[in-house]
Amino acid sequence: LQLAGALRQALQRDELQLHYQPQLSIRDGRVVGAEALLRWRHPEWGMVSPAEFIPIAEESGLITPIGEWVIRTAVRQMKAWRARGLPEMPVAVNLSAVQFRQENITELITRILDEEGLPYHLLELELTEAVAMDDAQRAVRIMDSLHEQGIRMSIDDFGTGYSSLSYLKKFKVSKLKIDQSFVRDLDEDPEDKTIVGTIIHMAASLGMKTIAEGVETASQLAFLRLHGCDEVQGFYFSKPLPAGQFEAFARSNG
Ligand code: G
Ligand code: G
Ligand code: MN
Ligand code: NA
Repeated sequence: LQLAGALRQALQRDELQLHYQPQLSIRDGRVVGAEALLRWRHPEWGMVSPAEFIPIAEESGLITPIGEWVIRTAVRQMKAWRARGLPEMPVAVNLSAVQFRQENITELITRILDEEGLPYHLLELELTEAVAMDDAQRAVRIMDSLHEQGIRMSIDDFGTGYSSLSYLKKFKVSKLKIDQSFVRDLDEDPEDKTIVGTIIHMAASLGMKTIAEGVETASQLAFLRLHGCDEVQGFYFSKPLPAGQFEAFARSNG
C-alpha cells in the first residue's frame, strides 16, 4: 500500500510535526493547557490529515513507533517551554485504540517521561469514549495504573460513545472532553443544550472537569460559561499552532 510505505518513511524523513491547540480556562481566559495534534507534510501530497493516516498507521503497526514519537516529541516540547520560562501546563496527547491495547502502555509512557526527566503530572492522555467503552474493564485497569503513577487521563469525544454510568464512575479520569458535534449547533439546537448541560453537571458530580471542544462563537462560550464548563478549546480562540506560535499565544494569554 502506497500510503503505508510513505508513512514508514515519514518518520525517518522528519515529515511529522506536532501542532498545539490552546485550552483556556473559561473563568479568566488564560491558557491552561494544550492538545498535541499530529501533522504530516508529505513532500508531494502536502498536508495529509491524521483522520486519513492514523487508521493506516494502526493497520500497518506503524502506530507503535509513531505513537511513541508523538509522546516523546510532546514531552520534549514541554521541557523546552519550561526551560524558556513558560508557565507549566499539561499537554494532552491522543492515544489510538491500538496503543491503548498495548500490554505495556503504562511502562512505555513512564519510561519516556523518566528518560526525558519530565514530571508525570504534566502529561495528559486522551482516550476516546468509544475506545474506553469497547473494553471497559481494561480501561478501568489501565486508568488505575496510570493514575497511580500520577499521569492524567481525559475522555475524548465524550457523548458519542454510549458510556455506561457504572463504568464512568470507575474511570479515573480528570476531564471529560465534550464532543464538538454537541457544541457545533449549541446556539440553535435545544437538545444539544440539554445534552451539554447534563454532561457538565454529571461530570461535576463525579468529580471530573469538563472541556468543550470545537468552540467557534461567543454565544457558545456564553452558554458553556453559564453552565459551569471549566475549559474551552476551539477556533474561536485558536486553531492548532506550531510550537513557536503556541508559545507566543500562551504568553499573551497567560
Ligand atoms: O487535528 P485534526 O482535526 O486534523 O485531527 C483529526 C483526527 O486525528 C482527530 O480525531 C484527532 O484526535 C486525531 N489525531 C490527531 N493527532 C493524533 C495523534 O497524535 N494520535 C492519534 N491517535 N490521533 C490523532
Ligand atoms: O478527535 P479530537 O477531538 O482529538 O480532534 C480534534 C480535532 O478538532 C482536530 O483535528 C482539530 O483541528 C479540530 N478542531 C479544533 N477546534 C475546532 C473548531 O473550533 N472547529 C472545528 N470544526 N474543528 C476543530
Ligand atoms: Mn483529542
Ligand atoms: Na474530540
